[in-house]
Amino acid sequence: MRVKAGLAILFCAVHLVAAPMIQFKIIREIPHDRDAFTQGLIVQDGMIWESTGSPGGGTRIRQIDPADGRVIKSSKRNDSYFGEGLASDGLSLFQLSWQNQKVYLYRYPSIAPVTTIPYSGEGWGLAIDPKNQFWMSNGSDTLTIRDCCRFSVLKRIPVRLDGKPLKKLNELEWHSNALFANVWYSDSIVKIDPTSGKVTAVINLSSLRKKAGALGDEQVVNGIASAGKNRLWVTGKFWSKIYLIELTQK
Ligand SMILES: [Ca+2]
Repeated sequence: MRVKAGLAILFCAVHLVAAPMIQFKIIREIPHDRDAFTQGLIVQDGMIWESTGSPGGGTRIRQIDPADGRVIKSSKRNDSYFGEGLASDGLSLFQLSWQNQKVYLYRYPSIAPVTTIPYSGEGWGLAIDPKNQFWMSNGSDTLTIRDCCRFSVLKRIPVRLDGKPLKKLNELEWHSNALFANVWYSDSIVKIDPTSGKVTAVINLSSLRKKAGALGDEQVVNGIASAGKNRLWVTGKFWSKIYLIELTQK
């Protein structure tokens, strides 16, 4: 998933306007490590947790203080696999790998790796819902719901925007009874009805990307963490900031 996109950004920006837009306002911004190739972002017990993959600072798990952006702890760089999406059930942190076909478990709240669980295919984004079911993306237009304990497949949900398959679904987040997703090489977050797979709204974050000084093709938004009612922490690959935004209009 590191191939250069060329005109793909323009294509996605045009494609994703085929749904109602959600507006937002910035509540706060905190520093973000510009070496962090962000692949997953969550809030657990009031702290921000981030998964990164190579290149830049490599595959890591970080704990970040939402008050000031300080990195409280970070796992050692591990380049034996390419870290991807992140989720937590409160007992463990689950970090996907891009092509190693394993989810890596860390004993929460430490960041000591403990075990792995195999799965088939690529891993991109990961989220957990209130039923403790995982939602996983793999770069296609289809999300996979997985059992929390064994990571076995429970169901597959095709995602459609304006009736057409929406491919390259990436980082995920469960928020306000819906699934929010980044789309690789896009500056947008899509809101997905988890029952039908239909995209019901789009948030355009291109203005934040510019503010964060993220100019390269790959430096797109790719971090969503629920921060309570109507609020999300968002960032992107190699961005200089993490932003707390409030969704102001459906
Ligand atoms: Ca997330």
